[in-house]
Amino acid sequence: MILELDYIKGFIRMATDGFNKGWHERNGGNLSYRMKPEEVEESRIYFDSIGKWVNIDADVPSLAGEYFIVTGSGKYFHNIESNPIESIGIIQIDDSGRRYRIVWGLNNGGIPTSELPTHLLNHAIKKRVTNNMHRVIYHAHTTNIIALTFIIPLKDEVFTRQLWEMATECPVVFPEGVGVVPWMVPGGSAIGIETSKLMEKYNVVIWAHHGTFCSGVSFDLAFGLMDTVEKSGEILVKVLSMSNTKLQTITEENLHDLANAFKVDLNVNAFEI
Ligand code: 2HA
Ligand code: ZN
Repeated sequence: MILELDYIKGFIRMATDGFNKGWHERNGGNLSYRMKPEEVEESRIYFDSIGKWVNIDADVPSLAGEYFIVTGSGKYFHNIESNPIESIGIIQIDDSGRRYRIVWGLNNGGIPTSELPTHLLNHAIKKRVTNNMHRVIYHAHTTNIIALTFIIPLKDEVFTRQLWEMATECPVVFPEGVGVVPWMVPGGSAIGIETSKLMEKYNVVIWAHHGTFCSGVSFDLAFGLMDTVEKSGEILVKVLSMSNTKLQTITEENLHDLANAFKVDLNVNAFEI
């Protein structure tokens, strides 16, 4: 059974965990995983629903021939665990990097997530800048981060500094900071291109008034990053709700001490706000 393979179990567990966090109302959010060659090999015998080649609406030549497991367009994260074969699927990218076809899942006429261009453009960038390490791209409708995009200036360095300040682990977990895309129409290559430009330097990109994208090596790391950023956002919402002045905070000096203790390079732009 393909559903017993570890990477599919990990994918489904992550999606269910995200649903349980409250980040996936209705069909909100999407998830994709770039399969390892050995995972493709062990799955091939289950590839039973080979579809037609379909245009991606983005050019990703560096992903030619790769396979991804993805959530389906219009599908609910809530249903992934109980009905995986209709909610998720495996796609293959063609030799030009311009088209995909479904090879397993998305039964009964499903198609990949509406954010497929953003996912694949992010995978292409991350494959290059992480030397083939990053495999997971995750989009969630993170309540607190969305709320903050209405009151915090939509600047990478401002969001980064505010989120770092809210919990001591944050500068260590995302030392490179977070990127912010202003409000744009979702579901196409334009927002995908803007997001992937930011993914060159960040593992977290916030979409104003919409949600968050995270990238990671594994399901645990991508989910853990989303969880850490959103929790920091939750603390910031609570602090701002109590008062508009902080009596004390994690200072610039504290941040430098953390960077030294944990041997991380903090994004210097977040000190110039
Ligand atoms: O409906 O989250 O961004 C899925 C989405 C679109
Ligand atoms: Zn969304």
